[in-house]
Amino acid sequence: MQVKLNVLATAAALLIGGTAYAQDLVVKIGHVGPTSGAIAHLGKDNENGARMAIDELNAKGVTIGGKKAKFELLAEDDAADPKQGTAVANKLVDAKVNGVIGHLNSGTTIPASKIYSDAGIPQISPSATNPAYTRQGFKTAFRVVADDAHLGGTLGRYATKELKGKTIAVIDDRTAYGQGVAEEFAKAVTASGGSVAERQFTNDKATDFTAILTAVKAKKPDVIFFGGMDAVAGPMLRQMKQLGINAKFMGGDGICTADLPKLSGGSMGDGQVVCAEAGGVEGEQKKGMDDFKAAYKKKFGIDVQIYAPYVYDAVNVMVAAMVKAGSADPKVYLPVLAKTEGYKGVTGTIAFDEKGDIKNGALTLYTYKGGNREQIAVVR
Ligand code: ABU
Repeated sequence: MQVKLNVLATAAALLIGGTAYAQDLVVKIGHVGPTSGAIAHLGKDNENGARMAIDELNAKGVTIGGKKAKFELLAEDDAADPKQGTAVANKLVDAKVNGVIGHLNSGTTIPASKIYSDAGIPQISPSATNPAYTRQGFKTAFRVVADDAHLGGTLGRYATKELKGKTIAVIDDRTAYGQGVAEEFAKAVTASGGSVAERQFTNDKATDFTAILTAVKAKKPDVIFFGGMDAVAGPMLRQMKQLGINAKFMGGDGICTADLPKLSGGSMGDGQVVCAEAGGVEGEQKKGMDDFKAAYKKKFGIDVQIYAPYVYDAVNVMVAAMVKAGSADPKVYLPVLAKTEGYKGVTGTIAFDEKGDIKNGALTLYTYKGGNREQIAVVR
C-alpha cells in the first residue's frame, strides 16, 4: 500500500506545474540592483546578466549532489537607496535564497552585507567597489571587480602622469562610492606629485551644477574628476560645455557606461572623458567577453552598459561552488566558494583572496570618441 502511495505521489509531483519536479533541487538566487530611478539602466544591465546566466544554467542542466538543479532568479529593486537595500536583503533572507548576487551600489551593498552575513548567505557583488565592503570581516562577502583604491589610485596617477594635469578639481556625489573613489583619486594625485586645486560636492539626485562648476571654472582646471554615476555625470558634462569649461573629465566605473554619451546630450568632446571599468580582459580572454556581449545583444536587443558580464560570472562562480560542494546549502558550499581558484569566466580568471576580493583584479581605461566607448588600456 505504501509503495503504491509513493508511486502516486511521485507521478503527481512530476505532473504538477510542469516546471519543478519532486526530485529536482530548487536553487534560489537573489539579485539586487536599482531597476528604478536615475540609474535603472545600470540596474537592468546587471539583472540581465543574472537572467542570462540562470537561463543558460537551466537550459544546459546542472546536477548538484546527484539532483537536477532548477535555478530560480529572485530579482529585487533597491533603487540605489540604502534603506530599500536592507529591506530587500531581509526579504531575500526570508525567502531562503541560496545565495545573492548584488547589490550594484556600494551604498546598498555594504549595509545589506551585514544582513546576509548574519543569515550565513553568500553574497557576490559584481560592481560595488568601495573597499569597506570586504573589510568588515564577513565570510559571506565576495566581489568580482577591483575596488576604489585600485580605481581611484590608477586614475589619479593617470591624471598627473599621462594627462599632465597641473590644476585638478575633484567633485563627488557624497555616496559611499562617489566619495570613496574621489578620495582615492585625490590621494594618488598628491602622491604622484600633483595637487587638487578645488574640491566640490553634489548628490546623486542633483541636476543643476551651475554653482559648483562656476567655482571650479574660477580655478581654470585642466582635469576635473567626478566621483559618482553616469546619470549625474552626463548633465554635468552638458553644463560644463554651456559654461565653456573644456577640461578633461575623469571618473571611475560609475560613469564609464555605454549610455554616458547619450546622458551628456552629445556634449562630450572626442577623448575628453577618461574613465575606468573595474575589470578587464586581454589577449585570448577577449573572445569570451566579445561573445558574451554579442549574445547579450541578441537576447535583450540592447548593448551591455558595463557590469552585466561580471554579474553573469558571479552567478556561474556561485553555482560552480555548489556543484563542487555537492550542495546548494550555504553552510556547505560557502567554504568551497571562498576557495575558488582559476575559474575561467567571460571577465577573466576569478579567484578570491582572504577578504573575498578578486585576486589580481584588472582595470580597463576608456575614453569616448564619436559617442562610442574606446579602450585605452587594460592595467593591473
Ligand atoms: N562601482 C561603481 C558603481 C557601484 C558602486 O560601487 O556604488
